[in-house]
Amino acid sequence: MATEETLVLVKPDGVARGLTGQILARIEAKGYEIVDIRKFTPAREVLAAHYAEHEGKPFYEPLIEFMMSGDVVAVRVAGHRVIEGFRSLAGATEPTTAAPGTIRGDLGRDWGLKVQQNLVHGSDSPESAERELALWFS
Ligand code: DAT
Ligand code: MG
Repeated sequence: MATEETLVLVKPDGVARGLTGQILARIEAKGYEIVDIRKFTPAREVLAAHYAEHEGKPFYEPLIEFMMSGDVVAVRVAGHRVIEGFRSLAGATEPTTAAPGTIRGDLGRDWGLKVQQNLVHGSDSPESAERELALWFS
C-alpha cells in the first residue's frame, strides 16, 4: 500500500501572523514528510469546491471570504496514518477549547468574528484527502 497523504492548509491568519514556519516545523517534528508545497491566494471556485459540505451554513460565506483574504500555504504531507495524525496535531475546530499542545490550542484564539480563524485545515478522511489534494495540487 502506498504511503498515506493528506492536504494541510496554513490558512490566511496563519500566514499573515508569520506562523507558517512553526506549523511546518510541528509537522516535520512529528515525523511526517512534506512532499509538495505552494503559496497563493485561492480563487472562490477552489474554495467553493473545497468547502461544498458547508454550503448553506451561517458561517459559509464568511469562511469563503476569509479564505480568499490572502495567501494560504497548501502542503501535501505524507506518512502512515497522517490524516488522523495531522487532525490530532491541529486540535479541535474551536481554538478557545482546542487542547493546549495542539496548533489551534497553542497558537489560535477566538477573535469574535462570524467564522473561526483557526490557522490550519487538515483533510478528515482518505476520501476527502484524495479529493482535496486533486483540487489544490492540480
Ligand atoms: P475543521 O476545520 O475542524 O474540519 P469544519 O470542517 O467543521 O472544521 O469547518 C470548516 C471551518 O469553518 C473551520 O475550520 C472553522 C469554520 N467553522 C466551523 N464551524 C464553525 C462555527 N460553528 N462557527 C464559525 N466558524 C466555524
Ligand atoms: Mg473540515
